[in-house]
Amino acid sequence: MEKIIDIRSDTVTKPSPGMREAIADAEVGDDVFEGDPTVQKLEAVVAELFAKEAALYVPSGTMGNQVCLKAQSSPGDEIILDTESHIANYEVGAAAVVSGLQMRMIDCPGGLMSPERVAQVIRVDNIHCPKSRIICLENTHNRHGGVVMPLERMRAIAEVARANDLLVHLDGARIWNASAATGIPLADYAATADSLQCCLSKGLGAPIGSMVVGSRQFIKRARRARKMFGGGMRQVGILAAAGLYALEYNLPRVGEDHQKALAFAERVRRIDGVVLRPDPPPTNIVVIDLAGAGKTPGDVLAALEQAGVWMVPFGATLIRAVAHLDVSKDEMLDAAEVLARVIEA
Ligand code: TLP
Repeated sequence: MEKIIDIRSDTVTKPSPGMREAIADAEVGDDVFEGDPTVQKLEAVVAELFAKEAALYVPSGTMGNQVCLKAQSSPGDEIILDTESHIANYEVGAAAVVSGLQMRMIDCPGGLMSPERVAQVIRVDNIHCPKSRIICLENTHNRHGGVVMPLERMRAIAEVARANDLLVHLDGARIWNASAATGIPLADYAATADSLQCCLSKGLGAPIGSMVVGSRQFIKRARRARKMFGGGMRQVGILAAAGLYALEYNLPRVGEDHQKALAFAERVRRIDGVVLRPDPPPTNIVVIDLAGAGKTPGDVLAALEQAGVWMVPFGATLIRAVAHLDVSKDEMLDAAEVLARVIEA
């Protein structure tokens, strides 16, 4: 069987030989007792990278987001977030279920939340109303095609938050990509947020793991929330070692994935009736709108799969491809050719 080109997500990467060696050599201890030296090193490295006081290792981005929300809210509070955000769309309603939060979703055209709109939906102090508590940002933005939210915009939203006694949470699952695309240090993005989660298992090629970052006080509460969610892990230094390896060797090369996505987009945009959203792709995510091509995502994805190319559905007329560590530029170009063949058939 010919090689499969799997561009469903940047989560599909497999640990490299070097990463596996780091895993094998990791020093470990019981992390619930805060006795795992490799986890502690990873947490220290990440806290420093984001210029925050402390960090916490969690199994997934979803748990990262949910731990941050739980640690900073009370049931009945309201969080303000983009209708297209990951927290609103892909976390199985966890904010409502596990933290009792009401989600106030606002439309954010182009993935750019407007500080004015946020200010409009903050609740007044009234016995009838939920308390507006956290504004959730996402950078880069998954459902908006990997768009980078400009730092100035984040700062403006943070100002609205502070003026109204709200907190800012940043879903920075792909904050690496934002930083690689703009050259803005991770710490500058982090400075706009009270809590942040970022994924080692996306552009960085680790098999698992996300980091929650913030003040020491906040991380103490987050550690408790993680335990409540069943995310307290024991000799987990074997996985933290993969995270440390990913930061050292794979973080510096994240921008290469943007080049691969651009090369792919170059070919895909010439397919009749196809539109990229947005065009050009700003980072490593390419969202392809098939509406004008007269094909459904289901049909196109099935034909692609037959030809050994894997992408995912992303809406009524949309499919998504994501460039990552384990796919080459030539494979991305091959995938684009196959897509052209499938659509123009
Ligand atoms: N996103 C996955 C799917 O869940 C859609 C993907 O393939 O892109 N925040 C953002 C912005 C994300 O894109 C994701 C994962 C998460 C959080 C959750 O991370 P995990 O999958 O580790 O729970």
